[in-house]
Amino acid sequence: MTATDGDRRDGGRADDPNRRHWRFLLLVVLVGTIIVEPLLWFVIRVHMPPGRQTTAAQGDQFDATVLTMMASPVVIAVLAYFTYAMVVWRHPKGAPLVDGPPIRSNLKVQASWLFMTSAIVMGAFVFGTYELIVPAGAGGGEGPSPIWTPTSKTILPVQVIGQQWQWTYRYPTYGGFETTQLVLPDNTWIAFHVTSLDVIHSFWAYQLGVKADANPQVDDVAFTKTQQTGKVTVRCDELCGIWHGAMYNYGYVVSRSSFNSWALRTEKRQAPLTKLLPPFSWTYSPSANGAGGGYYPSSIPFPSSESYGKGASGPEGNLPGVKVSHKGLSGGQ
Ligand SMILES: [Cu+2]
Repeated sequence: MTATDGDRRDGGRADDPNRRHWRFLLLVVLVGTIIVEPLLWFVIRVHMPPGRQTTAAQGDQFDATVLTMMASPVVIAVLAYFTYAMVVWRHPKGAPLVDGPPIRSNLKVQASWLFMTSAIVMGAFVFGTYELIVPAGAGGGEGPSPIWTPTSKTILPVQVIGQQWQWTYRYPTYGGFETTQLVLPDNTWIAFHVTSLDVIHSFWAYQLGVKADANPQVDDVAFTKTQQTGKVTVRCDELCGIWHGAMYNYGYVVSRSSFNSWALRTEKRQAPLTKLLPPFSWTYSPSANGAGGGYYPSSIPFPSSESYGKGASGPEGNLPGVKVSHKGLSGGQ
């Protein structure tokens, strides 16, 4: 408080001005909290990012709302105090400048400060940990050995492959074809199997509320259940080289029947190209996919002394007339 409020250490009397100030501020915070909390829960919650396209997204929305509700009394208290200080304790124009009394320890203030901040931090810690481990908890990305699996009998596996600098998707239950567009059926449990062919990427499907690291030689699993049709944005969320910022594409959640006809159609159309891909597997060795300037399929080391300068008998000459890199399939060459 300020000099004009007198010595706060002799507080306790009913007519102490400090008491009046505290009581008023407490009332403002209480009333503000009572107004703001239901607004957050009943009005703002459904507009919280990332929406409700999947169970994971809805979980994120719930978490964001609860954390905002925990933070709002603190924000209201800070704003109320600043406003009150600026209005009520403003230095009167023309009045002489006097220093306030020295503020020494105040057990009540210190103890309640420590108690309240500890309670808030511990609350956030317990809530965050619980939300991480419960089924369909925060953000998907259950890791290579998930601590829980959905109980549904129909789980669609979709493999997500990151490479510098694009995303591709393989559908093992549809002949293992590969596309650059993520298409998912609505109202279905999805098991994303996220991996990388080169460096570390991160699969971030914003509207799905799913984020999972894409590590080479790792099959990172993320479960979620779709519950709304719509567009999906996929971005790389791990700095992975010069074109990291351009590493994004779009997908859709569509009705089950449209998904099925799309998948069957694509499986058929891609069949000649799917044959040239490495057989479906949960992880791929980079060299098998033509990384580093090699070719697929190829059994000869490149470069090798024999293959250089021999024209037709070079690495290209040993291929059955097609030069396809892992990336090439989706790119059309
Ligand atoms: Cu990346």
